[in-house]
Amino acid sequence: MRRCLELARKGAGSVSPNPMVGCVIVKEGKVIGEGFHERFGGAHAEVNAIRSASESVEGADVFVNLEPCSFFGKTPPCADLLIEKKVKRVHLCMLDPNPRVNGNGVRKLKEAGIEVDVGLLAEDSRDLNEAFIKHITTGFPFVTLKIAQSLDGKIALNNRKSKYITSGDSLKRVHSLRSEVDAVLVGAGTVSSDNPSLTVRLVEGRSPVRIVIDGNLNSPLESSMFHDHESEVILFHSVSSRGKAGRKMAALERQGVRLIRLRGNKTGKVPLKALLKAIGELGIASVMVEGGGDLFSAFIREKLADKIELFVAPVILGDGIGFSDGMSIRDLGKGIRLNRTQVTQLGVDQLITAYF
Ligand code: AOF
Ligand code: ZN
Repeated sequence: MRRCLELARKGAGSVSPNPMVGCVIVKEGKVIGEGFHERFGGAHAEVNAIRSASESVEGADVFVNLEPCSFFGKTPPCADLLIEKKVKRVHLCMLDPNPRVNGNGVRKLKEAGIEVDVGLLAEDSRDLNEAFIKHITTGFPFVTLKIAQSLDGKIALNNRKSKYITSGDSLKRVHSLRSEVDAVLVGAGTVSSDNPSLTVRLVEGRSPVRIVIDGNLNSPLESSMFHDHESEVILFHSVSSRGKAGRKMAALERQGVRLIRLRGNKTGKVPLKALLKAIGELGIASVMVEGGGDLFSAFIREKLADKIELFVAPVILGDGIGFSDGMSIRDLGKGIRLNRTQVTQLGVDQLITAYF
């Protein structure tokens, strides 16, 4: 099953909003076939593993990290295929949370007389597919806050300068995180102050969709992101397309930027919950928020973040901007406690991962 999860992971960045799934077929103690779901819309893991088998899979043990599907989607049901191929036993990490499957695959297999064992490495498989699980069950994308800060908790100086607080190893990790999420998200303030490209350059992999949340259409037209054509750019705003704003919109659209209007609140800001719902509806299952501070604070305050990836550099910056400046807590007991913390050394920096 460890090998199966290893195979599944190879689909990172290519299969979303589908899950990452691997499959290993074992007969008489020997691996006779393996495969994984390689791209969205493509063959499922079970199909690829069966295709690769060096001999008949009849009577074999099949290891797959997700319950075999039971419906005709872009591909036919894997449960039917396993039944047709007369495998003996199927070992799963977890049921498929997709309501169209959720237990139906297992039921089909059992009814056909195939033994099914569920629960091996369940936690690892849930971690691996955390984005898929949230998206398929709630319609909302899995939200990670990616924050780079100084040892004294500052993400930028008072003059908003923040490039670069952390060192090369952290930056490389950020690029690798970007290559695995469906989209990265920034506020208009960050586009103006950092002119970030938000692409993947330091590691192999594709650049994610870039989303800008810009209620009043303040991002400068000349920002590199709007001109590099490295990956899709979607800008959410809340202004009408009359007059000057209309001309800016037309210019952005000429650059290939996709504009989506959502009803703003009193100050013209795009409400985050509606934003996430719209993002989920676009088939985007994971979003990494990369700034700025107002956006981080708002996501935490509105309880819309799932995970934090906090890069801490051994530098002291004095007064400046913290990622939670936009919220205040008066009672120590009301502090927002995170769980499942993990610390990784990245060169001179440390990466703290934790869940809300
Ligand atoms: C499996 N094996 O490798 C994967 C599964 O549109 P389709 O046909 O690709 O179906 C997508 C759904 O199938 C997806 O939402 C999830 O429930 C399941 N994914 N199932 O048996 C696989 N990737
Ligand atoms: Zn399937």
